[in-house]
Amino acid sequence: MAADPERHDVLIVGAGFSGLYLLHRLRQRGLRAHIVDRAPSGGGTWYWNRYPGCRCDVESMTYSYSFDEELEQEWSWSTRYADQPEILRYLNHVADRFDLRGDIQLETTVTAAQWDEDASLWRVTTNRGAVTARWFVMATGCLSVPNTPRFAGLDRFEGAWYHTAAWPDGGVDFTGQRVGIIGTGSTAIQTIPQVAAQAEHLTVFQRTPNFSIPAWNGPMDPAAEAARKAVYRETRTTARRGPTGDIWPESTSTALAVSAEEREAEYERRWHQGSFSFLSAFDDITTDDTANETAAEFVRNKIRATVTDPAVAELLCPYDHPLGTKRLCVDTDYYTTFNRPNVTLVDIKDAPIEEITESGLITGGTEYAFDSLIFATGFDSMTGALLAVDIRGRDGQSLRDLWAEGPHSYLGLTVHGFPNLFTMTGPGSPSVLSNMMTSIEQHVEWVDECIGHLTDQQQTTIEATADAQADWDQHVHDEAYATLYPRAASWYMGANIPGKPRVFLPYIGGVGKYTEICADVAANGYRGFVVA
Ligand code: NA7
Repeated sequence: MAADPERHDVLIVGAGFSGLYLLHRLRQRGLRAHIVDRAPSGGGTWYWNRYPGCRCDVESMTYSYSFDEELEQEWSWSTRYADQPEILRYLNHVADRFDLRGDIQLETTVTAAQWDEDASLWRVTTNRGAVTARWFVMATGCLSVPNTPRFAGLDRFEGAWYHTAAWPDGGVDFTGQRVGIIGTGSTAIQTIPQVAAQAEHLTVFQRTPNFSIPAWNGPMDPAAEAARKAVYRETRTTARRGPTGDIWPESTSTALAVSAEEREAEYERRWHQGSFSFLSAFDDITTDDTANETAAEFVRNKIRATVTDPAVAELLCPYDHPLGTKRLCVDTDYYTTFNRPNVTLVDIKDAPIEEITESGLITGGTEYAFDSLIFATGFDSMTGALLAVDIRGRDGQSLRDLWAEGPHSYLGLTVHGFPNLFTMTGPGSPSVLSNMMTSIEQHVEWVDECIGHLTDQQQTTIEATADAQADWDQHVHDEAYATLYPRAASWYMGANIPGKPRVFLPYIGGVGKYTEICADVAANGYRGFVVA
């Protein structure tokens, strides 16, 4: 006879930033919460993405937990933007500090989850057996299912190949090797300078150039760190109320309202601040073509001034999308890397990769030979990890079927027909358009309070209504189409995955506004939900 399934109050899938904090909150509430994760270690995206150069491109003093003041004060980041090993150390420290490990089960993959109407609970199937839980939380991250394009012949390749999001644990030594890299997104932009410094030769295959802003990374200045720690509470509040979940000042003027000199001066100032602050230089950059073009041309001029070969510089200049509508990249030495004699840029826009051969790949009728090939080809973003599990709600309805033409959700957190399911930083929430840490903490706190409310009221289920969901879908769409974002063939639009529906996935209305809406929903008796 099969053993009874293990019973939990809350089952959380994913031991990344969001899963760990949610586990901590729910345990404090006295609930039996449990995390499962397919990885052999906690850390989520920061476990899997171990490629050379991997680091956060939001400042670490902002991209860190704010929920515990002692943790906040005691932890010191060594650089302005922490690298992957340091972020993983931080997550491990958090797991130990809050004694979370006893409720985390690793190397456990959830394959299916079914709502049991009679028992009002989720029946979850994993590779290690069955589990039940009253509440089921997918804390699986927005970028956790790697996209590996199905190039013909990949299995023939006699060299080694790697996807950046599944990098070997001990690293890879490219010394003396001819290396090819496919992709020029945020990941590749971090990887390319590192691999170029090690390999004998690096060939970069670029389908679409991206806009990249310098990080100006460097060791943490102790005085700056102390100054920030002194006002940590205020800065966290600023992050939560603002549109981006970060703390840089938003512009109050438009690019077209100021003189060309003032505009350039502001772009120059933001360029030297580094990172995503550039996008906030003027408040019409993401909504007005002409304004956007002034920012885009500023960055193109920086590329032209940096890359010594004018033909290579021009190839690196993006023209096919407004600046920011594909995720802005943040780099250290990306453009200067193309001045190295051992780096070649190959434009594959009009000559897609035809096939992988035993020794390399063919594009435009030319064969390139490599010892190693790197896929920096991104992710099935936002919906990939949610749909990797066969989730079935009321009457056996499949989430995969419901989302076949694009996701539907209420607040990006819940789905009609799927009671007691929460999708942390899911499609329809600010997530990837914000500092993820701010959005994660907001979601964790909202879900924790929601579950707390239900248990206090001795209620067992919460479910979004069809009307509330339809209104939210429309609001997410309207906010997106008031901007230039849907113009780009981006992973925000699902455009990077062949066959994926083209729907703008994140909520672009801003973190502060979104947080207020969520708080208002809760304060009004969970408006738009049926609580039973
Ligand atoms: P991205 O931003 O999706 O970048 C993937 C890159 O790979 C991008 O340059 C793609 O070109 C390229 N790509 C994808 N498929 C192909 C094929 N079939 N042929 C050639 N080139 C291809 O992923 P990242 O990992 O860089 O970044 C994702 C996020 O992770 C990042 O924004 C951070 O939030 C963390 P395309 O632009 O589609 O033409």
